[in-house]
Amino acid sequence: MNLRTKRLALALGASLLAAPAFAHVTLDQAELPADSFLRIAIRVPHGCDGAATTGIRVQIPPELRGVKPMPLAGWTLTTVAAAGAAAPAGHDATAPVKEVSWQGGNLPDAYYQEFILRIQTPKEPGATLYFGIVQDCEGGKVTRWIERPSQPGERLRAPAYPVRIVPKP
Ligand SMILES: [Cu+2]
Repeated sequence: MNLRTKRLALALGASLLAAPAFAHVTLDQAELPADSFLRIAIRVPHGCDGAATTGIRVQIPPELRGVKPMPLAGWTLTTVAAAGAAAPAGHDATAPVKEVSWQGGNLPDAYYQEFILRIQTPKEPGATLYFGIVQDCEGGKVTRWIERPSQPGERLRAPAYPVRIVPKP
């Protein structure tokens, strides 16, 4: 194999390793501006090994505020407040939320759905926040998308979704 081909093979290998896993349960944005109120979507492109999705539980990074989930017909929506967090007063104020759950629905493996959240990002840019997502499926199957890389570029079976907080434009 000549040098040029070797370099090409290495570059290809590296890009496969670094590419985020699009075919998993992910968010629709990998970067979010700081100090902003935003809509984000949890994207569910398949079930658990072919079984239909019956529930989505999202572990909310503690750095986020203003979390308000969007109800979805056919799914029971619940939130779990962060421990000890007081409900702030004032316009559009919400108590910090540590988990949001849509349950009791049925999303066949062949179909796609999005679960929507309104959030408020941290005032300062720089952090990488991880969204852990638990996917409940028919037949008691569960996929926990909660793994975090121990080093950059590490390939994970069920990664938590990383979101970088970038400077507000
Ligand atoms: Cu996948």
